Order: sequence, then structure tokens, then C-alpha cells
Amino acid sequence: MHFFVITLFPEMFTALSDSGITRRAFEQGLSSLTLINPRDFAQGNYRRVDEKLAGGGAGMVMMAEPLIKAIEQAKSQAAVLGCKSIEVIYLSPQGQTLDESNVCNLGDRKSLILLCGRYEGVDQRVIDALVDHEISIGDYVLSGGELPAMVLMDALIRRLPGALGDERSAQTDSFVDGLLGYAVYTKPDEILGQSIPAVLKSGDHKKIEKWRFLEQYTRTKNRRADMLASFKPSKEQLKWISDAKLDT
Ligand code: 9D3
Repeated sequence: MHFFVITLFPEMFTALSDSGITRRAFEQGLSSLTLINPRDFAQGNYRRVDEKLAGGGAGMVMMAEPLIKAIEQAKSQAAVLGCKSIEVIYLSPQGQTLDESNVCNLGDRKSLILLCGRYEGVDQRVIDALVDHEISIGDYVLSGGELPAMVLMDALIRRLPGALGDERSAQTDSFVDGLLGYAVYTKPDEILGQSIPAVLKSGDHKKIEKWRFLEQYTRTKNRRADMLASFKPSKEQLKWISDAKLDT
């Protein structure tokens, strides 16, 4: 998956390219990144990319022209890579809140253009003419769209086939199956007076599977009852729940 990111702060994206799963995905060619700075398309000695709000008020707005040129450059580079149509996602506090289902829906795109806003945001006419999707990462105020763009990229990249290594698959991720994760442990056997649950050392894989599922189920019930409402247990899971005398 190829990402074109339009940002005034391209250096922030080293957070993805320098570490972890995302770094490996870039190195393996599963994913790639082109950073485009709208300042490179700005006019005049000062190369301004911001202007005062029409109608007055505090703050500044990202001017249309440098953004339009940046989007045009991304689209023409995408065409060279064989992408005839490429969607533009604007990371915006007014967008749809990101969750695993919209991540999944975007997962089949060969490439995407991510537009990161700064200041009070982008001139509305750019959004109306050129933006396909507006996405927020939640109801809290950030300083710009760069961290949200990186959150979206991380969520997309880790789902690419091969990104998590051989045995682990994004399909087995919690959230994908609609439940929170189970508790995990490793050596040593005792820490701060607490031992590892005996079942995890029993070697009985079916018992461990059941224990982990019930752990996920009760955690989700206690912490995120809203998620449980849309969870559809399998026949076996239903039996585990009733055996454990928990409510469905
Ligand atoms: C005038 C009211 N604010 C809009 C809700 C101003 C404003 C706040 C924050 C304008 C821009 C920003 C910068 N934030 C983002 O660009 C952003 C964001 C966020 O702040 N929270 C969650 N998701 C996102 S995606 C982009």
C-alpha cells in the first residue's frame, strides 16, 4: 500500500518509518510513503501556507492553492505507479471516528492520499472539491492531522498480509473478533507474589482456548458493555459462557 502524505511537518513521519512493524513493512516493500510539503508549492519570499479567516476570528486557515498543487502532484505520481483513481482522506476533527471497520474498508486500496491539516483547518472549498473521506481519531483536541494520519497508517499497515511475521495474523487480533484482549503472562513463574494462572501451564490447548475466551468475554462485559452488544458468539463459545454461569 502506497501512502502520499501532505503535511507541513514531514519529519514527524520518521516515527513510522524508523521503528517496529511499520518500519519492517516499509523495508519489505509491503508499504511505501511519499511525503509532500505544501510549503514547496507556496508563493512569495515567505512561502506562506496560512491566511486569516474570512469573516474574522482567531487563528489561521490553510490556504487552498498550495494544497491543491500538492494533491495534484500526489495524483500524478500515483498515476505513474499505475493508480488511475486515488482517494483523498482528510484527517479532521469533523470526520467519522476511526474504528476497525473503516480501517478494514480502506484496506483494499492500492494507494491513498492523506491530507494533514494544521491551524484551524483547510479552506472548505478544497474539502468540497477534492476530499473523498474525512476521518477523526476521537473526541479530543490535537494540534493537527499528522498524528491521526500516522494512527490510520499504522492500523492499515499492520493488516497487510506479511506485516506481522509468519505466525501472527491481524485476523486473530482482538477488536477484529469484537472483544477486548485476554490477560497475557510470561516468565518468571512468580512476580510480586503473583503466579501465572495454572491453566496456562497445563499444556491443555482446548482448556487454554476456553480460559482465554472467557477472559476476553468477562473483560469486555465489565469494561465495554457497548462492544458486547454486537458480539456474536459461536456455538462453542455459547456453551463456554453458560458453563461458566455468565450471562449472554
Ligand atoms: C474551532 C474548533 N476546533 C475544531 C473542532 C478547532 C480545531 C481543533 C483541532 C481545529 C483543528 C484541530 C487540529 N486537529 C486535527 O487536525 C485533527 C484531529 C483532532 O484534533 N482530534 C482527533 N482527530 C483528529 S484528525 C485531525
